[in-house]
Amino acid sequence: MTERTLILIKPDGVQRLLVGRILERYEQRGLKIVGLKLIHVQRDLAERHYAVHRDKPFFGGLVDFIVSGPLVAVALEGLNAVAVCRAINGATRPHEAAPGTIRGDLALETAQNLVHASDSAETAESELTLWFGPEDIHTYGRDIDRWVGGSPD
Ligand code: FUP
Repeated sequence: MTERTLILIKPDGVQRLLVGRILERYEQRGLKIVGLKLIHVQRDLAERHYAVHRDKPFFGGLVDFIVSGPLVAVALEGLNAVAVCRAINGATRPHEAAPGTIRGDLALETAQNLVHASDSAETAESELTLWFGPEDIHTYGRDIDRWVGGSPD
C-alpha cells in the first residue's frame, strides 16, 4: 500500500555532513520526497514529537539533542514507506543495527543514531502534521513511478 512517513535526519547527521548520503538511501530505494526542510526546532515541538517517551529517563537528553542544532525533516511516499524506512534505518541501538542500514553503517551511540522514522501509518500521519503544513507537502508524478510502484499523482 502506498504510504507516507516522516524521516528526521537529526542534528548529528547535519553536523557530520551526512545529509546527502542519508537522503540518497531513501531516494535510491524508489521513495518519493514529497516534503523537505531544514529546521532548528523549538523545545515545544521536540517534546510533542517525542511525547510517547515523556516518562523515560532519556527524555530530557533526547529533547536537548534534538534542539541542539538544525535537522532535516523529510516526508517520503512510496509502497510500504513506513516499514521500508524503518528497515533502511536499522535497529534503534546502533550495535544491534545490521550492516547495510544507516545506523549499522554510520552510527555507534543510541543517543545519536542519526535518523528518526515513524513507526506506523497512524503515527506517520500525526507526525507529518506536526512537522509539515499542508502547503509544504507536494503531490507530483515522476517518470520512474511505473518502475518502482510509485503513485502517479
Ligand atoms: P526509533 O523508533 O528507532 O527512533 O526508537 P525509539 O522511538 O524507541 O527512541 C527514540 C529515540 O530515543 C532514539 F532514537 C534514541 C533515544 N533513545 C535513547 O536515547 N535511549 C534509549 O534507551 C532508547 C531510545
